[in-house]
Amino acid sequence: MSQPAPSAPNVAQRIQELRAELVRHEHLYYVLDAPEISDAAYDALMNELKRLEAARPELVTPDSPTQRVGGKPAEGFRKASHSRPMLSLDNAYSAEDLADWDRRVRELAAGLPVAYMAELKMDGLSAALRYEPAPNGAARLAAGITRGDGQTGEDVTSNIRTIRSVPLSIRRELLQKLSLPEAFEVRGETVMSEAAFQRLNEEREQQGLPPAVNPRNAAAGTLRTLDPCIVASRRLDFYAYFLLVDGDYWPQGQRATLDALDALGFHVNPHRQLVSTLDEMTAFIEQAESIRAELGYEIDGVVFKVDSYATQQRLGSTGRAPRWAIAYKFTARSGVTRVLGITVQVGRTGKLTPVAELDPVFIGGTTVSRATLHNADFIAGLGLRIGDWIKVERGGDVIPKVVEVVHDSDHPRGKLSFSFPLVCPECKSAVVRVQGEVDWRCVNADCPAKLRESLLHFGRREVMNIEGLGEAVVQQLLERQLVKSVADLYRLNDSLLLTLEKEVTRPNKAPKKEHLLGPKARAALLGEIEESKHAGLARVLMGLGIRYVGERTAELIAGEFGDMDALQRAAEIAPEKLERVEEVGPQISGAIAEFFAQPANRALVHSLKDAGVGMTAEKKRRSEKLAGLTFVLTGTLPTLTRDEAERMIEAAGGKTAGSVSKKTNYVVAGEEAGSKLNKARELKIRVLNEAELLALLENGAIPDQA
Ligand code: 0OW
Repeated sequence: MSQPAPSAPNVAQRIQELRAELVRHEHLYYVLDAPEISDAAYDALMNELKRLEAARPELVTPDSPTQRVGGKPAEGFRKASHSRPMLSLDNAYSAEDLADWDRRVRELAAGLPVAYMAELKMDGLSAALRYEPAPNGAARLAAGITRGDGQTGEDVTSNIRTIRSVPLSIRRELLQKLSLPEAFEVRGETVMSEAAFQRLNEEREQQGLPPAVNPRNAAAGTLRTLDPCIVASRRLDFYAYFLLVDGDYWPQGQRATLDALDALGFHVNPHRQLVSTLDEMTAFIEQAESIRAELGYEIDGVVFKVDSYATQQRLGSTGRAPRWAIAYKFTARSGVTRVLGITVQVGRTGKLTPVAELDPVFIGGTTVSRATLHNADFIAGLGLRIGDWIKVERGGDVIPKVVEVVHDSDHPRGKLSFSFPLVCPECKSAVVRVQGEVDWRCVNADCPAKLRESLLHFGRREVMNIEGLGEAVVQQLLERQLVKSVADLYRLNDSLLLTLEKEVTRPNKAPKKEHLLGPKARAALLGEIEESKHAGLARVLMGLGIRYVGERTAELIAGEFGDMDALQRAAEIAPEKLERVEEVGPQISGAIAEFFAQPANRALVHSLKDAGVGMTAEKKRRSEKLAGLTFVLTGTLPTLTRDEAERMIEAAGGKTAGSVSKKTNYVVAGEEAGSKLNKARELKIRVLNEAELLALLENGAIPDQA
């Protein structure tokens, strides 16, 4: 219960006591779900603290529990770049996908320890929380940033502060116990519980608003709400799973990281386990599926991460996702509905894609009214007719999948079979189907659909990130012939954008023409186009729409060549050089060579360069730890085969030789080492055992050399 007002001198002390007590109860209630006092008692403590702080405003600190719900609503959210990219996850959809991934991990790990931390995959949105030193040696929450595109997110600190399970500060003794500095970053998933989601939709119904479709979208929308008071009322939660110290992962391994985050007072998902074999992984998945319904929050799968930090380092990441983690997605949810019609869309490569127009059906949180039918073969394969009933599945991600035609007494067959159009639905020119390919294509280079889709693709967030380049703007730019290629975007200015119009319909009056974009929207669009000049080579490559060159391939190629000229030269003179890029084979190198062989494409690249679009990338750094060193292996090593050891040395920039000479820097000797060992002794060459070699690979130095 609240105490009588203390005398002045120990108001400060009473404030400290109340804060510590409230933080403790917050942790019990929101993290451990084990409250010790009633809400009324908690509120009484909070009100007493508010009263005391109101009397002594100079004693208020940002990490006081009274400061969770900040002041006035934000104007907007500043962009903030991440200290280290927030990666995504590759997906596995079956046991064999998992087995393939496990095999690749063990291969690349080349003898380093491989055990996995299994975690539930929370269906929320990830965020980074930065903690900085506070005066009393504690660490204080300084910023909360959404993942965004992985490099740049939005600063939503005032909203993150309202999440009760996020500590506003962490006591010094806790940091010392974990030998953590006061500055570090915690990453995790912001989620909305099913109960909070239910409450939100009841509220929206009372306000006559449409319901939020699922907790993930509701959490995302809430985190981007400008008013922290509204955010606080929505009861978001935050589950931590990463710790970054000095911009690198905390090197104690994933299990230790989760335990440390738990000890620091973060909400860490308790359903986690260290597993080592595929059977244990499968068992964990089955267990997760069995408890999924009563968790109280949504999960869409399980995440497996290599536990050992050293092994994570060895495996590294592709442009998009780490090689040492995989998301196993649960089987999809499905529904049955009717195909009301089939329309044909023309893509940016001219590909004609049939799309089923469906009788809307609610599947796993969203209403599905269209689903792709891929190509003519897929339709034939299904034996699909217009009017048929079909089974549609929605995987963890949002693209609905047509699984099969359903026909039984309740679902009569459709009557109309579907045949592909003979001419492009957009420009009426002939469509062709290349021998051996499944797709029909419009071959008209000036087909407006190609340009429209190219512009939309170019503006996508993971491409050149021109948010304002949406359907309506693109449609108008085409209709007014303001752009004939993506390069023309860089010639746009305010007066040209002013000419874009929209038609506004009004009840019982003729529609009126209005400016499509207001001054702020025009300025924002021009700003995004200007900003896109610094997107970098990988994104420009994606923007060019070269077949098979997606996000990851673009990153790898950019990392290898460093700039467009080098890539173009290789494509024109020695396309086989392209295949030295990881994951680039004849199909992709052929597509790149073919792209640059077209004069129009070379002209496009030239125009983009003229417009000031930057086309460089920092060259991918190979590990240089053993650069310039020559090794000779002899005898049988305890865990590494000869081939594995050689590959590890070469991957770290070292060389291996068959015989010992004055040029040899190290001899790595195992059991029954032969004459090479004697020769090494003669030439006074340093001899290493396997453990010393691994240490050298890890830290670039041998322990007694360090
Ligand atoms: N959603 C999750 C989750 C998790 C990843 C992050 C980068 C490297 C591994 O519960 N438990 N663990 C990770 O670790 N990621 C998760 O979600 C990811 C983050 C970004 C996209 C997915 O939501």
